[in-house]
Amino acid sequence: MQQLQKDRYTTRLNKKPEQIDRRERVIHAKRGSSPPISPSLIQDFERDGFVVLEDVFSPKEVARMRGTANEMRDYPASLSDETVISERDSGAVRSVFAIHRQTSDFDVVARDPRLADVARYILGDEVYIHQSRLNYKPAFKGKEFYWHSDFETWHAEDGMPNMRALSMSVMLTDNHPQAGPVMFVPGSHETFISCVGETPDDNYKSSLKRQETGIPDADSIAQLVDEGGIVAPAPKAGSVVIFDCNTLHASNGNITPFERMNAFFVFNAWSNRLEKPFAAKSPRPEHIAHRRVESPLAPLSRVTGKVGRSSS
Ligand code: 6CS
Ligand code: FE
Repeated sequence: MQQLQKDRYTTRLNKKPEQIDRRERVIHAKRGSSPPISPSLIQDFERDGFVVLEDVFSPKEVARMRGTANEMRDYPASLSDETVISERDSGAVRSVFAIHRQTSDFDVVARDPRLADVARYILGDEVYIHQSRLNYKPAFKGKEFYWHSDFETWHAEDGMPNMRALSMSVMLTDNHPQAGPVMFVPGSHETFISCVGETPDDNYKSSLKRQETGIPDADSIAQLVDEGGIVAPAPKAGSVVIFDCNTLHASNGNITPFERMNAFFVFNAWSNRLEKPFAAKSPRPEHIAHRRVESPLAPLSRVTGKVGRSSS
């Protein structure tokens, strides 16, 4: 495995935290291409680092996805063991990874033009799925996700060279403001916070339950929050929240009776495929960071719902 590109975002290698200005554009769209969604939503994403698309999927489509998600949680024996992450204390299912590889329902969602075409436009390239997962935030027991930049982890532990990736979170339940919705810091995507603390071996075995390495320092978080505030969208089921790979985000625990279930698809630009980890001895396993991808994501033709051409 090689490191072809220079490390432009050193992290976990220095003794002191540091803030590095983002080097890439946020919107990589090719000149003259028009967005598949309203330009004002693209502007919001560019300014804030996230945007909410309301009512993307119909109640019928959401019900189907939620049925599949419930089945995966209730009968995890049908899934590969290592993809099922439980909560650190209660044992309740916290996440399931590689959902587009384990179920055709979520494979079709990942290829849906309502998601993939928006990713191709924003990333200005063919795309593939770097990671997919279902995050269950079970009623009463859902634990928090502390403040972090996804890119910091994907750069340090997965070898993602540049900031040319984004997450799409499909709401499978109504997100109630009190049930631990994802909180974003608007504008934080423009600053890379270099974290202190080397990556332990097999870090992913604990970090997916509670991240303790690659955590930004409190002063940097406070400064970015001071500049941009904290916004916690709590959209209805069927909505999609798109956020840039470097937008600072977190979510509180869920002690309400309302479960919060989101399906996440991380689209990476084909030109930004993974290299050797920039700050870890060995790469994370395939089910968390996809390396074995022969070709870009095949479009799903809207009419037939079939995959356009064979691709992984
Ligand atoms: O480590 C990761 O890749 C995952 N962890 C978090 C907290 N967000 C991004 C991603 O799913
Ligand atoms: Fe995250």
